[in-house]
Amino acid sequence: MFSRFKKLKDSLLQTKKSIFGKLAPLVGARKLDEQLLEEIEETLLGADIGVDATMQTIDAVRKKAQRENLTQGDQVMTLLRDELREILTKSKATSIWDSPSRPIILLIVGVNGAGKTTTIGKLARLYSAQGHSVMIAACDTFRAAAVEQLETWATRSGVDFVKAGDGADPASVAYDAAVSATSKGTELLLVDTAGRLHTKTHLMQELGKIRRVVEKANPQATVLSLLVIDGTTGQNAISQVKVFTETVGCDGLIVTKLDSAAKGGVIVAITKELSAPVRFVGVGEGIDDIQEFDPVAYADALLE
Ligand SMILES: Nc1nc2c(ncn2[C@@H]2O[C@H](COP(=O)(O)OP(=O)(O)OP(=O)(O)O)[C@@H](O)[C@H]2O)c(=O)[nH]1
Ligand SMILES: [Mg+2]
Repeated sequence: MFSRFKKLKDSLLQTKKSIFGKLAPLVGARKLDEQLLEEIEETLLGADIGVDATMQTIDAVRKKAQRENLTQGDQVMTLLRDELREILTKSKATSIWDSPSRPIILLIVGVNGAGKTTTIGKLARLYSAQGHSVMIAACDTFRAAAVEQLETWATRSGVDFVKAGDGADPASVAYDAAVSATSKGTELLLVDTAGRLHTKTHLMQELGKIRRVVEKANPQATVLSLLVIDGTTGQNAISQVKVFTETVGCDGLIVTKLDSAAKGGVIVAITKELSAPVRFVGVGEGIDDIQEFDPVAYADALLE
């Protein structure tokens, strides 16, 4: 548990260096007054936690400080942490395993290069190591290299792998994989999809089709569409979530590259403005560098 938290904390170093790390010295020997609150507000806005979350946080800190007669700047850090925890836990995800019906089919979607294929490799490893039966379907039929990349990940984790030839219809690969996973009694099917810009309507519709055929292949399956967001993206993440939600649904988010993001605060903005819960975070390029998202640990890691 300790090393998981340390890994999360280390992965947020860039974010802390650029923004959150400025808070402690800012509030340090100061008096807690409106001037200080304004400066904290500016800092939070710069951290990409979004306008709504910033306003809510500052208001809450102001009220609590008045109620509890707090006058020292450094007392603010605990209030900030509590408020971030509060925002982040509101949309806390349940485990993907909570739904009783099998297989659980995760459609992994997102814009180009967000980290979908890598995340699938990591998830396959995470859950096969826990003793679950896992299958990967390579439905990125645009890039031959993508299929090879995924096959390497699958081999490393010793999980089943379904692929089709170049240029095959991704929906039919997904359908075949759903049928195969059902007949084999596989618990978890991970479907890799090609990256696409959320502004390309026809490509977005293709995702909708993949979801429909998978649901048709096994109406009893639990189908979840998980949107992979590159943690270095900043506020553009918000519009990605909106458009992907409209076309393929969004049952949760996976925020990758926290380790190279200077704006890891975007998770707060996403949680505050949209109802989609963050389910996993990517904290590095290695196969073990994925964690189920823990909102409290994340808030603490940002402000500690
Ligand atoms: N540092 C870091 N790099 C990551 C993480 N997740 C993915 N990457 C890197 O991001 C790059 C793109 O990853 P892919 O998994 O190929 O992304 P993708 O979404 O499948 O890309 P397309 O299929 O082309 O849309 C690779 O260099 C990965 O190693 C992460 O959590 N941290
Ligand atoms: Mg890929």
